[in-house]
Amino acid sequence: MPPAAFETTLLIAKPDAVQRGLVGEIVGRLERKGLQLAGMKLVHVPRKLAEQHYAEHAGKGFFDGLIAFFTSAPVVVMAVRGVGSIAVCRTLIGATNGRLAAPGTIRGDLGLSGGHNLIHGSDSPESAERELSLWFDDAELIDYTSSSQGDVY
Ligand code: RTP
Ligand code: MG
Repeated sequence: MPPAAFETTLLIAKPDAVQRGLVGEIVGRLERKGLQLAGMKLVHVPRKLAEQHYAEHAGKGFFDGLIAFFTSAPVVVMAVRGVGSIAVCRTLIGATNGRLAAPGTIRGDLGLSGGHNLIHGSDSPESAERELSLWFDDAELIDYTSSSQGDVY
């Protein structure tokens, strides 16, 4: 196993996660894994931004439905840091279709749909870089030390 790089990835709790009240469940899984939130915001996504985010799927049969779903209610956008966080988050998220995603994954445990599948995660370092710059200004990403080790009271 080669050493992994410390990375930042872009995750989005999709409209179904917000509508179903599963944001806390999803964020809790990320935190318990040891990943760190570097940025987080609630966004009702404008159509143009949705189309930019999913540009790789433009022209596919599911694209219009995907954009309609993604803009239908607010999402929670997160920048998430940790060793190998891009691949680690994809593993935590599971396969695209909730019916096929493995138990123990977010999609495998929490949904039955292929389209309304709760969460997006960047699929490569190149995607993460592009998506982070699409959703966050540099000033919105915060460096800090996790844990309460500084509290000596
Ligand atoms: P995401 O980008 O949202 O993290 O999902 P993913 O990598 O697992 O899947 P991707 O192939 O990138 O597809 C993006 C999203 O489009 C919807 N989809 N619908 N009806 C269909 O065949 C179909 N295929 C994809 C899903 O919401 C998927 O997450
Ligand atoms: Mg994808």
